[in-house]
Amino acid sequence: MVRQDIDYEFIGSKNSYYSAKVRACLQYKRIPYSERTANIESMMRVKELTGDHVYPVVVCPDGTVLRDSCTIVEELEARHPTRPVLPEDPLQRLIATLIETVADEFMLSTTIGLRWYAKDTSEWAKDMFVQISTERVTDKLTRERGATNGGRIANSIQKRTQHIAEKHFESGKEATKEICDRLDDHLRDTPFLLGDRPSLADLGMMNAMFGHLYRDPGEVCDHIHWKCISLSLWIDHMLSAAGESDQGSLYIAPSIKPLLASFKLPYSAAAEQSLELAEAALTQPSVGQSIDIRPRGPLYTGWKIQRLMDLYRTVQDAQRDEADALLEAAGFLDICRHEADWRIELASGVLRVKQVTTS
Ligand SMILES: N[C@@H](CCC(=O)N[C@@H](CS)C(=O)NCC(=O)O)C(=O)O
Repeated sequence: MVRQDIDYEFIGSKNSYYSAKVRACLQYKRIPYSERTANIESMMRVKELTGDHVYPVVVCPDGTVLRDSCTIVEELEARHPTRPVLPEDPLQRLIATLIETVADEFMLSTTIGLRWYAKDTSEWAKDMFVQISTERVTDKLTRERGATNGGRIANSIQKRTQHIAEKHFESGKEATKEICDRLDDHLRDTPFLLGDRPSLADLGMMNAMFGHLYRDPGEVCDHIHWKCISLSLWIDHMLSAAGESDQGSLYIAPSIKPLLASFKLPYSAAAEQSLELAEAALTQPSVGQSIDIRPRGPLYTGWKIQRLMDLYRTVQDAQRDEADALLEAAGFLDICRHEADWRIELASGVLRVKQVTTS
């Protein structure tokens, strides 16, 4: 029984990639929630609740602590099935999950590059981390600690991601503008990614669009604001999605295929490589092994890809050709057809390798 008298507590921040998906989900489902900005106090609470410093985190009115944005959305859908976000149609569900996966796992590298590579944006990002770490903290000493901590985290992210940032700065910038243009074309005639109302596809794409690209100053932000007015309006709609209607149907408009095609060049090979890395990490001793879901790791990405492989197998014969054409355009058909001899499960924030067949 879901209690309606206590707010869900959502710990996230406006500049955080994965918080955007969760916020849009809470909004569209009209779930009562309070957002706690990820300042030093909230981060201490996250550590207490989960043993780690990774957010977004949602605390349900019954005390259940949810983490990992994919799990959070699925759990919120189970608890609040009205205003659904997970498409029932197998092909729509596959395409929605593909868009979520591309945004979560692959567009991230570019957004990291855009934020942390150039001197001006990385200086801005460091200032922002300090601000967020101290935002709404009233105790003087805690504020000071927050400022130090914010700066330290920013420096560590910059250091940790420098090689990704460098690699993805120029090529990633152009590929991302192309994706924004295709989104803009699509959203000019179709209200949401899969038709008349929001779905998982919109929630997933909000991560890349709101968390980083639309807010971080720079060339792609300018491109969206100047050139992609429909996309900008969609971001605004998804931010306050509680006000959006749940009427109308979900469908795959013709303009989705060019959008998917814009994923192929930058992300298809990267996804294939992620699958190879996941398989290389899946050795016999890892069967039954529990791995905490630190967000970036081959097994975590392997789990994300496994969801696509599973969903591909749920597509009925009547939709198979359409599914294949869309996946081929996106460069994800071979990945979805891959026959894996392993399973990775994610439960209570922990990944577990279930099965590896030895040859
Ligand atoms: N797979 C996780 C990723 C969460 C994640 O990477 N969160 C970032 C903030 S947007 C974080 O907490 N990073 C801190 C760290 O990695 O130490 C999800 O979908 O929620």
